[in-house]
Amino acid sequence: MIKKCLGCGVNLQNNDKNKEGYINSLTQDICERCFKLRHYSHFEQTTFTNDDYQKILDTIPKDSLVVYLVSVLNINLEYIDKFDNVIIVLTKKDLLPKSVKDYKLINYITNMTNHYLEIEVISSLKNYNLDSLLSKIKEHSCGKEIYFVGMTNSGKSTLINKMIKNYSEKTIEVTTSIYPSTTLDKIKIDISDLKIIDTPGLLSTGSILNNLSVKDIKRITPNKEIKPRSYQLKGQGSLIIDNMIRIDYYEDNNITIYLANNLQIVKSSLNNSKLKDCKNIDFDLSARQDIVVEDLCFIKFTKSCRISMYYLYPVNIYQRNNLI
Ligand SMILES: Nc1nc2c(ncn2[C@@H]2O[C@H](COP(=O)(O)OP(=O)(O)OP(=O)(O)O)[C@@H](O)[C@H]2O)c(=O)[nH]1
Ligand SMILES: [Mg+2]
Repeated sequence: MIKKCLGCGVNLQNNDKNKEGYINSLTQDICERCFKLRHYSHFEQTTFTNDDYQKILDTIPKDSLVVYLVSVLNINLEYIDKFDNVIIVLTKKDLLPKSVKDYKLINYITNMTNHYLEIEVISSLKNYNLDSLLSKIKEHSCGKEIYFVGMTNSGKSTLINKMIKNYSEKTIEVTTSIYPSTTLDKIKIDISDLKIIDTPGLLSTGSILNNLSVKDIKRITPNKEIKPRSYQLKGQGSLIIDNMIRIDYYEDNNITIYLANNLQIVKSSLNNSKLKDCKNIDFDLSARQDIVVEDLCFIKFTKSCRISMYYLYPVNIYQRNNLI
């Protein structure tokens, strides 16, 4: 019988050290990759691709209950229409300033879609709203399997670990990490009378994480409440974010930047040549719009304006209505 890794769901094997699921002895329960991640924070890339994960997601029955996780820092609802019964869970609320109210985030989602049974705003880290989420899951599960779905790093496995701890006697844990593509296959876990299934998340092709080293992924990922940085822009000039993104502006505006607290933002003049030879994209923003640099930051603009953005790495940059 095939034995699966309890940490990431992959088939365990003791034949090929360079393939996923390798372990010295099949008597053990987690693969070497999960072991290194858990005990030494050492991350090994996998050879699996989005296509492999997509095939796994395609096996989820359309009518099952899906808990669809979306990080407040990366709101992507691209795949919810694939499922009939969806509870949308906005995760990592603790990373936004405390002044941001849940109902505002919920309103934001309701303006994007009406394809959901419930919406919940949570923080697994702070145990925030998990009881409320549990009762919503119970209400809609009716004995069916419950799939936890969402982009990579949306916090699926972390939430499952919190639920195991809060609502069961079990001591097992699935593997979680700050790096993309931690969970590699489906993992079935019963929590009280709920049949929960963790799944691998897709990595968006537009994410800046595709271009960064393991060290830089750790550096740019916010790990505590973001302290927004506000600027009263006068006339024209540039802002350079962590030597990766340049924003040229041409008129007065009030803006607020949300990103990891340790990253540097430098104000400079338009004459500065920094990043000027990189690819660029222009935006015409209406009043109260954000610019999102996927998985790096979002920038809240107050007034309508034209800006030019230069970017060191290929990354998806887009405008949306103000989240906050
Ligand atoms: N601040 C904060 N971080 C969280 C929260 N939930 C998860 N994280 C962090 O987000 C990162 C990704 O979490 P995972 O649970 O591994 O994400 P996942 O969705 O299972 O990712 P894949 O397995 O790759 O699909 C980890 O560094 C977690 O610690 C939360 O509520 N607050
Ligand atoms: Mg996971």
